[in-house]
Amino acid sequence: MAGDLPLAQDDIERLNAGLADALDDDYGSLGRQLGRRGIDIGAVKAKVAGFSVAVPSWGAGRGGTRFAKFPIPGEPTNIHEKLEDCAVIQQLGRATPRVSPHFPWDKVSDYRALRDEAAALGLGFDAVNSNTFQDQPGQAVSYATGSLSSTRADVREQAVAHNIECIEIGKQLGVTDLTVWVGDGTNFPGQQDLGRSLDRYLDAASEVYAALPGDWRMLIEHKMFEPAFYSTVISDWGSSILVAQELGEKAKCLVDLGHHAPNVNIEQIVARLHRFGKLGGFHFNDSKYGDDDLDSGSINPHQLFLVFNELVEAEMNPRGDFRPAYMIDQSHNVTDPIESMLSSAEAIVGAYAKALLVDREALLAAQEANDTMMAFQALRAAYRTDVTPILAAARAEAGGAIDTIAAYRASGWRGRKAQERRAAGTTAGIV
Ligand code: RM4
Ligand code: MN
Ligand code: MN
Repeated sequence: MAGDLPLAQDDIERLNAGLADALDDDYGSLGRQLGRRGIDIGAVKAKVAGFSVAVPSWGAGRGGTRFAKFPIPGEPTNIHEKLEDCAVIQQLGRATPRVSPHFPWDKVSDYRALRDEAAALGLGFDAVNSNTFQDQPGQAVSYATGSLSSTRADVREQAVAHNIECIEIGKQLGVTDLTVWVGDGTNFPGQQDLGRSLDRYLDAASEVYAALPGDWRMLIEHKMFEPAFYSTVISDWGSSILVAQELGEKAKCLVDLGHHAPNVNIEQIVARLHRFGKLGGFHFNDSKYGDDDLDSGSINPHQLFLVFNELVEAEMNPRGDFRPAYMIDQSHNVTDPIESMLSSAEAIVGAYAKALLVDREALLAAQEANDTMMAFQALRAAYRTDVTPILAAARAEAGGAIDTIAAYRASGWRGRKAQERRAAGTTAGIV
């Protein structure tokens, strides 16, 4: 049960009261429009209310590039402060009730206490992320040669042990997913044997897999390049699904929107992974060039909608236990991270809501009849519908803000925290 939420609930209600008439008007009008299309707006709102996406602990602070980082006064610098900010996002937006932690970045001495601390703020935890792409102070051996796929047995053992430690932490946090992304790869042709490096990865990953409790999943996240710029061991969804199939039932694939070659058809990858029961998780962000980690829906909202069209299709026709771990995975380099995550969560839930509006019978009939234009129109009609009143109504009914960013700004949260929190460092990098 939530204890003290970070913002005064009365202030949110007061701001909502000023916007309620306009929302009723817009919601009523949209309801009539959808009614003419045979869609019950209340049923869509109920699905929207049941949808959630996790936020990344590391996204709560300002991110940076490898060149620089420009912190803002009052940003969080430890997991406790990050949880507070995530609670603000959840209190206002009501779509992000879980936080995905990253270790060792979020290391504490008492994880039971951390779980209680989160619960008091109205939050739970989601997939635990391991980190074998950086060296940590005091670590026995370096990941300079890779981690799970390193040529060195002692490095592979250290990487396996770290992942198993993440599982142990996750158990205490009430989590049942381990997300494994490794930066392993090469910068020069010939640097490592492309086949043997995957063999080594598989051997090491199977030791991690063997340590998973019965109800856990191991989510394998692929990424085409960066930090390795010539070859990456788990570079694409093909490598990911082959590895997941070899490891076993509890291994699934995780798709991060920014981890593909430009213009790759990501919605088709979603459909393929689902076809084989291997779609385990999704990291939302947007990108223009590569793994840009920009705000969801800020560059290509249509792609986000098409991805959700496949996710809703998968939800309606599940294969095995379809329970995708949805998470925002972004780096907020030039905005207040709370505002970015509020805006991103709204874009994500909005794309989900639009995908729910697709007339699937009409779509299927047009596909069967090879009526290309009407098949496309089935998607178009859903995409061009403005679903903001549904989202705002669902939020307000759950206690959130009708206008999340306006309510956040009115709260003066960041200014208050600037008085209390120590300043963040300016070292370049993700955290
Ligand atoms: C990677 C990948 C992982 C995330 C790290 C910080 O590019 O997206 O999911 O944990 O960045
Ligand atoms: Mn990711
Ligand atoms: Mn990434």
